[in-house]
Amino acid sequence: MSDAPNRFEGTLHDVTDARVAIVASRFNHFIVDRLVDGAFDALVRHGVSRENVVLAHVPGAYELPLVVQRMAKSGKFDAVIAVSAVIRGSTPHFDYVAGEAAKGVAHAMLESGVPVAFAVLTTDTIEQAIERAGTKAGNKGFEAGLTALEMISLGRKLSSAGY
Ligand code: INI
Repeated sequence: MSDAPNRFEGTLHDVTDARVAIVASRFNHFIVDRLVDGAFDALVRHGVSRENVVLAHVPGAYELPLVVQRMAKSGKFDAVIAVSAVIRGSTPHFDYVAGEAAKGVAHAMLESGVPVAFAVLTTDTIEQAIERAGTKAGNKGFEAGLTALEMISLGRKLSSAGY
């Protein structure tokens, strides 16, 4: 399959003109700030200009979908990155907050047609969140930055081919 003649795959280095919105929650900001740093780092290391990255803050993960949708539908961005941390130990309504954030962000992506990378940590403990925010399990914000670039690149290739 890897030698299929009509095969499309995004790359990371051919979208240096990308315009990206990062929407991040303030809740658990000591974790979220590290994820935002990671997302920025991924974009800038692959040639995206800082001026082409816009950062908007929302109170919590539950508020992500509205602003993600707004940025995605503005026509001003090639991709959006949603960033937050929902930690089970901090809330009895973990499942509602995490579930609505995931559902709403996916809906915004499909409705707008603009790729949205999902850097929303859902963990049982603060320790697990820290591990995913730049310590031993990497940085999920950085990974989301790469995902945004790959999806922009793939979208452009598919468009060029008429899909
Ligand atoms: N928001 C988060 O982003 N992470 C959480 O862990 C969290 N907890 O624990 O409750 C959280 N709650 C706030 C929620 O996202 C809304 O901002 C709030 O319910 C007001 O609408």
